Amino acid sequence: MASSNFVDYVKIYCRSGKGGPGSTHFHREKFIQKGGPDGGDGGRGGHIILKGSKNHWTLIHLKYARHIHAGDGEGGSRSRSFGKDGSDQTIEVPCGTVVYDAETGDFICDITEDGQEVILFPGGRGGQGNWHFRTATNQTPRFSQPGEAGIEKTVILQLKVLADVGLVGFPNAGKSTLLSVVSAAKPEIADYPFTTLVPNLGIVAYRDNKSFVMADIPGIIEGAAEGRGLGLRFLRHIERNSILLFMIPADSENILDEYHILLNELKQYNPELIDKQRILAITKCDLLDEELISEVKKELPKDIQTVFISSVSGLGITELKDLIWEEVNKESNKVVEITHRPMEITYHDAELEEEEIEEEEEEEDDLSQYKGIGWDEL
Ligand SMILES: Nc1nc2c(ncn2[C@@H]2O[C@H](COP(=O)(O)OP(=O)(O)OP(=O)(O)O)[C@@H](O)[C@H]2O)c(=O)[nH]1
Ligand SMILES: [Mg+2]
Repeated sequence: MASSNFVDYVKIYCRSGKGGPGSTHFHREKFIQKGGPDGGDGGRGGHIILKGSKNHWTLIHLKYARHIHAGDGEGGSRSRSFGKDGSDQTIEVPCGTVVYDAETGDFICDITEDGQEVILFPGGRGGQGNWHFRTATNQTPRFSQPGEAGIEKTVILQLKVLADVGLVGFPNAGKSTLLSVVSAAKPEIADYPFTTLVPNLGIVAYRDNKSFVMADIPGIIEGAAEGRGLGLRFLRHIERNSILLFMIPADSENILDEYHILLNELKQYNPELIDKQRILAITKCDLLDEELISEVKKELPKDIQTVFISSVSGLGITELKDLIWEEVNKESNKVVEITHRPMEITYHDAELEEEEIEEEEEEEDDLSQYKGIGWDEL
């Protein structure tokens, strides 16, 4: 996956700026002997700010930004001059980014809207200059306050894609094919399992210039909760979807079984996923004739709306889009708030990511041996 552009996990060391120290200074002027204290305050340290941006779909732009430091505040000075505030550092992230403490795994905050700004770590306050400390009994304070320290912390940014509908199905169910038919997305499609290794997003155009976002995530298999297949690594991307579209091929051996396996895997990952509105699409219906379809109808789960579709012949696609649109817009299906459970820090993703970066760094190192050698010598 090293070559993938889909980065949904980065670890960054952040440090907000130190506050500048207050100044200890006494007014000096010709003919004024005891001008009194006039040391100004130090400037505030720079904040580390997170800002939601719809221009980003993944965290790839932060993959190599491993240290982000905001500027320190400058010290105060004479004549009660304030020190300059340290420069803030704004990190732009895609909507749907969740921030965790890398040491404890605790949830810190999340960014869901374009333009939303959150001060992740505030800069330290500037110290007060000695001017503030003058009193009736101490008119020459020879001290001032130091600036407050900034905050240093390593955080994990994790992306939970914001889509209206998430596709859930076994490998080869035809998820990517559906996405390619209803949107302009060009996911890879093939008749082997796990063609899709990272989520794909597509915007589905609906009537009257309306649209909704569909997320195709890698296939789920029985035991995914224990890490089989691609595991549940990508299931977090459907946590924020308004509805889930389960997809099961018409030629599946047992539709009911397959449905329950999928449901069970979702439940093991996060029981809240079960509360989401679901629609079932029986895919590849072009493979069956009328008679077989009526056979299939007998063995469908009862508690879910079902549509028969074929991405090849176009059967049922409009009906499916109508149904999705209706469900996505229901007030009761809107995702208001999701609970972000603390992250498990031993999560193998973390190691994976580290290894990936190390590998790439090694590659860079290999090239460095040629540095300084003339082209003729190579
Ligand atoms: N006959 C027929 N074949 C289909 C249809 N939809 C998909 N297929 C075929 O099914 C195979 C798997 O399709 P994909 O869209 O790659 O399946 P997927 O669910 O994305 O699979 P993974 O990415 O591995 O999870 C491909 O060979 C498709 O051509 C359909 O409606 N009819
Ligand atoms: Mg696929």
